Amino acid sequence: MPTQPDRTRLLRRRELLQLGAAGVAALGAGGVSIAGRAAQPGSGQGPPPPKPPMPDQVVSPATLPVEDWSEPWVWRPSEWPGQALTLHLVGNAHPPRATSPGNRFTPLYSYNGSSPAPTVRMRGDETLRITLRNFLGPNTSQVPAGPTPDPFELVPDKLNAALCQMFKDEGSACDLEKNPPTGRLVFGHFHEFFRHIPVDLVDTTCLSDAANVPHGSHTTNLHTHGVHVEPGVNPNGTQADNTYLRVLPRGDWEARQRAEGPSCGSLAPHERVAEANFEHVLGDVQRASRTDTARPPQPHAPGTHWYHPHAHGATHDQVASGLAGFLIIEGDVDDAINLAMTGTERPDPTVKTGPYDYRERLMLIQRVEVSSLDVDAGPRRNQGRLAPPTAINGTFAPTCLFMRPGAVERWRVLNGSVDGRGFKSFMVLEGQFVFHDRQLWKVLPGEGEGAPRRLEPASRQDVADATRQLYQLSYDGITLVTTENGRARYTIRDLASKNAGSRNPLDRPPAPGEDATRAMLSNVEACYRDGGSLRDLYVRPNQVLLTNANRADVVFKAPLDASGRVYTVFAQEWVLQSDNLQQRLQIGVATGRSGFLPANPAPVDVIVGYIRVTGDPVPGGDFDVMSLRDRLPDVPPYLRPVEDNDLRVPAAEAAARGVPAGSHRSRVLSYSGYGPTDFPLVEVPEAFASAHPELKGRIWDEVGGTRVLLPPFTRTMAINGRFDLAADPEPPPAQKFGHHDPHHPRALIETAEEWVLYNCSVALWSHTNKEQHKQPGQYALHYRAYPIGRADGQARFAKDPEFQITTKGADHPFHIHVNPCWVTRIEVPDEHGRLHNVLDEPRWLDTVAIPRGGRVVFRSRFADYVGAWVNHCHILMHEDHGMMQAVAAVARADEANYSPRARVASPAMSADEVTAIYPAPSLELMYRQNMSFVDANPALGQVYPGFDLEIPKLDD
Ligand SMILES: [Cu+2]
Repeated sequence: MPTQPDRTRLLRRRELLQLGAAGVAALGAGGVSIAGRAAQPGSGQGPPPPKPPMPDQVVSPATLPVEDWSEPWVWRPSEWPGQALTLHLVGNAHPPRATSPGNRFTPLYSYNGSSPAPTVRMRGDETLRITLRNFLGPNTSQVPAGPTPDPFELVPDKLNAALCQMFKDEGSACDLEKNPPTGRLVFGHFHEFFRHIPVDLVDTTCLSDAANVPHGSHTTNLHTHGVHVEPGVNPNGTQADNTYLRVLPRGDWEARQRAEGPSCGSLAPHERVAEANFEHVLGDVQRASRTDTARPPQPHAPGTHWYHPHAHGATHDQVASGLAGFLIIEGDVDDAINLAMTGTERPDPTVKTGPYDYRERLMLIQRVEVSSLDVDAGPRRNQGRLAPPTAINGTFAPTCLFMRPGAVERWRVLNGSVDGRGFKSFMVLEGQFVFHDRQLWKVLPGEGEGAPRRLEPASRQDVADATRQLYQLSYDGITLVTTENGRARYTIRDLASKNAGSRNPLDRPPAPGEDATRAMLSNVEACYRDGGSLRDLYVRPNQVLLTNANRADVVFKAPLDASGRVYTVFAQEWVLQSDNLQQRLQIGVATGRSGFLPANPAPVDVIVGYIRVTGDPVPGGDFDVMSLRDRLPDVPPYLRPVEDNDLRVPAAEAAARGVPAGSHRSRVLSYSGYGPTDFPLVEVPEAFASAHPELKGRIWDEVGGTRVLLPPFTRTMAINGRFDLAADPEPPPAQKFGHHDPHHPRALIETAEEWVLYNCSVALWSHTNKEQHKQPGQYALHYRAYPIGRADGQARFAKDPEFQITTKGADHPFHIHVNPCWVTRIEVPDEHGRLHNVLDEPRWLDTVAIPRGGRVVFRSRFADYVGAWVNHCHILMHEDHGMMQAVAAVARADEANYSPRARVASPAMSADEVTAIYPAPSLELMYRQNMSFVDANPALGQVYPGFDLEIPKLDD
């Protein structure tokens, strides 16, 4: 087992950076601040193994007198004709006196003082009025602009010098020998720190453009996620689903009026002061085709959607604060199910009704983050001592719901998490489970009468074995659609039959005598072996995969013989959304520190609640849930699968655009980029450095005489709208968000397009032993890293464990506003880079994770709304960093910019056939895409890195 002396020190730093994971949270965790400059505790061994809770700390559903399940209160526009729901965005000044458990931390924001926000329930032809008021104080109104290095990833002497100067400024001593500072001290002190490195801080007081960096956390707006509605401003001047809107805090406007400068003293058209009025007018979907065919108006299809703020730069901070609420549209699907279950079309959905105790429940699963990377947030926001907990409907301690045997309930589940570890697999487990001290435990009865309950660690296999039958009615609020006899129909899925009898390669328990860390690492590797193993990983019976922002409506029936039983509603972290786990396991194997790393960081598993089955069976008997399928209404035209014919370009449009008539409208995008700790070591060409001395300390710097590339503060997250490799095999760099990006997608109104999404954010591999493998300029955890396939990397690691993943790839949850996506393929690369479709049946989604190194294919109708909206990553920190792109629907064919194609993809094709139509990027191209971007924002932008990147070649 090779161990390197310097590796331990680096490992400590890496662990610190990764504890609590997505980096952001981790940087805040640990309680180190400038004020209390505590030395890092020496950690030779890592944290002790998890301990179970004391049995009396574990809720006992069997002894609860009444259920304590709770949901946010409901606003129905129909009950308040002409009136607006008022949302007051407030900070929480007095957490101990806060009325809502969902808003218990000082730094969090909320609507009206409680979290989550009120639930809206409305019909698909009604209007929702909202008055949004911003009560937050002024932003500090300074953002780093142009080339800015990541403060945590400066070269060591620059980092230490800047930190020392920062200490001296506040009157403290700085002893580099005795008490070396760490980059973590920068956290929450960006402004102080930025004064000591060459960074341009731009005053944003009079600036109406948003920057591609977390900022402006007191500026807000409102987005109706999943709703087909006007994307801009209504004819009467009220706001609709306008994500370009910026509702400034009053203090910012006062500052702008006081300031002097060309754009001071006035507001841009998309700016409002402290208040905005919204009107979301639902209904009359595809009205253009209705005029042609004299069909009756189509209401907005019913479904489970949600609303949350979407001001660029502040989305992560605000949504992760718990600013989110359900937006439920009720309609024909609900009427039909309600009638079957209760005998009436519109029962109170919160009350058990009819012969099966039928009711709905709302489950909002949301990680709540108290730390912030926002330079505008101020130190008050940076209380990172608490691990990010996950709230269910704003409540942290698991609550319990009661069902009688045979009772049937419909649950509207919303994964409102917005960070890199928000991906969840939703399921119901038989028995009681608790999550405590980084570990899932199974609660067992005491041995003998009156003995206390026992707790045993639960493995992934225990979880898989305990799953129970669930039915799925919808994804992302849209009732499942299938095609039967050439006709679209709504359907329900019995999830027990989905890939039934298969085993998840990740769940394999260690063989007797097998080291747990090695076992888990080989499980991860086994997942990527081939198409079959990938299918067994992704397609799990009785589990629903929810990436950030996904919704699922599921139906659960308490079995008739279940009286006295307890079930656990469970959301298990989907741990393979990035390469973090594999990297940690590799470090564990390489250093021989078994037993420590598999739980570091702990999976973010969530107990959604407990079900106690109690009382007499329901009078209705054993209900056949699948029988509801035949009660469902017809699929409206807007939600029928998009056929090849819908993509075809008619003659007049072809003439206007100068494309072949009969070709298909298509478009290819790529999401790319890395986080700062993931940045590989790149040597900067001398010609570039000598031509750009002004970029020293900003884009490049020197380590031991070698010029190295500095990771940018904005990260390299970006979107490429020019990634059609059939048209240009060497595409330009990806773009960060800008209102004025000329390359953004422009679709012709009342047409459909096929979109192909690639994700270039893939893992890179490195020699981590810098003694054996000299890497000039090596510093911190930045190694010369190679774009090689998983199989090659794993084979090298098996021979020599110092060769590891050093740059982790990440799946990006693509989300697009206004119109949903008929997703036909989700393709994941196996260890040889071959793509495999893991989507067992096409479905409507508005948020779909693009697997790293993989591909998503969907089709979308652009109906009803001409104007501009966005697509973006729903890891909202990525979005704030610029992983967002304008999308427009245009009225004239010559303004559209789709690519014409003779052929398009289909679910039945092999991945190779799809690649023949839409060429896939090589590892080398992905390397270059991930490492570069253009931010064309006139006041704040940059080109990064500004020179041609060489692809590092691995010597054999
Ligand atoms: Cu992302």
